[in-house]
This record gives sequence, C-alpha cells and structure tokens, in this order.
Amino acid sequence: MLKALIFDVDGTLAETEDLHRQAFNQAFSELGLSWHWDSACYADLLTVMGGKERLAHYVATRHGDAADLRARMPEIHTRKTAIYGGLVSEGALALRPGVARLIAEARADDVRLAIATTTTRANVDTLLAVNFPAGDRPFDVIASGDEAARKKPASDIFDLAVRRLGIAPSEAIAFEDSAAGIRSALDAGLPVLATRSRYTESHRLDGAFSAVSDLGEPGHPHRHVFGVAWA
Ligand code: XBP
Ligand code: MG
Repeated sequence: MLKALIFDVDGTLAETEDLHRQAFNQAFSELGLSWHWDSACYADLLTVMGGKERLAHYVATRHGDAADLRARMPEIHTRKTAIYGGLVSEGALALRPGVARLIAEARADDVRLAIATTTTRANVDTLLAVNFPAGDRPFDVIASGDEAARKKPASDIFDLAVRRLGIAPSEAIAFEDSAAGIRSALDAGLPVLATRSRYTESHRLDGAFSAVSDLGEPGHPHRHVFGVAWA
C-alpha cells in the first residue's frame, strides 16, 4: 500500500538550477572572482551533486586546487545561498506542472509527503515559503543537504527520509529529475518516477519505473499515471 511520496527538490519540485547558477555567478562577482559559469559549463558541473562539492570540484579541476581558493569556498557558498534565496523570493519561483495538484491529491488521500534533497534546508524553506501558506506546509518530513553524510547518488538522504517517515521503502514512491537522484532513490529501495528537467534532458533514467515530461500530463488521473493505485 502506498503511504508516502518523496520528492527531490531541484529540478523536480521546481526548475531551480538556473537560479542556482545565477546565484553562483553573482557571488563570484561580488567576491571579486573572475569566474563565470555559463549554462553549458553548469550542466557539466551538475554531474557533481551539492553546491559546495561542485565548487570544490571546479577549483580542483580548473584552478589546480589552489589552497587560497579552497579556503574561500565556505564564504562563496554562504553568499551564493543568500543570493539564491533572494532570487527565489523575488521571482516567486513556481512549482513544476502538476506538482501542486499531486501534493493536494495525496493530502486528500492521507498519503504522506516528504522531501529528500541535496540542497540546503534554507533553500528548501525559501521555495516552500513562496508556494505554500505559512501555516499549511504539506511536507511531513524534510531531509536535506548536510544531514546526509554522503550526497546523491549515495542513498543516504533518501534513507533518512524513509527512516523519518517510519515506513518501508516499498510503501513510497520517489520523484526525481537526475541520474544521480534516481540512483540514490533506487539504492534506498524506492520505486522512482522520473521527470526530466532543463538540466537533465540528456540524463539516462535507467531504473525509473516510469518517466514523464512533467506531472501535469493531461488526462492521466493521478492514481494510475504511475501504474500504482495508492490505496
Ligand atoms: C541538486 C543539487 C544542489 C543544487 C545546489 O539537489 O545538487 O546541490 O544544485 O544547491 P537535488 P546547494 O536535486 O537533490 O534537490 O548549493 O544548496 O547544494
Ligand atoms: Mg534534482
């Protein structure tokens, strides 16, 4: 019996990655760094999950892992996160098609809702704040960022979400947009429904039991779009 839906955030709940990219570039500029990540560069860097880890990978592979640059990474990522929060709030970043509908229907059927994401809790809270009223946040469980010892594709963050839900992985469905996220959810024992996003168009979705362009597919009653009746 389906007891919970577990959502990834970036690329799944909302198309956030280009705002992350813009926030990184604005932080670089404000901190006097001449770096600029265009879309193609960022798509390549997105193979590394986690903004801090992505930054470290960039410095190590493009700047010889220079000690002075490595020492500045916490400052850069903190500034980036602050800028990203402003961009999401200002732009009132909307949820992807069908997400709000599915969340409302799950709640109506007492199917619990959780988040399992690599991004920071601050970023999750900002996205939820612009999409749900303060007193009516739909997620029972939020597992995010550094709560997991290992970032996706390791299963840690989905394992944590399942533990906090107090259910068996087979009693939930995970929603993901990236190959690394699908791997993470599968290794946590979760069936996965994939919804490719702008930066994961080229990703292989091996292992997902279904892949749709987005959750707003017209004409698919939610109970059957996944081939899984939920109650
Ligand atoms: C996607 C990520 C995150 C974001 C950047 O997370 O890998 O690192 O790209 O956010 P998910 P941070 O798809 O699991 O939601 O800079 O806060 O890491
Ligand atoms: Mg994602």
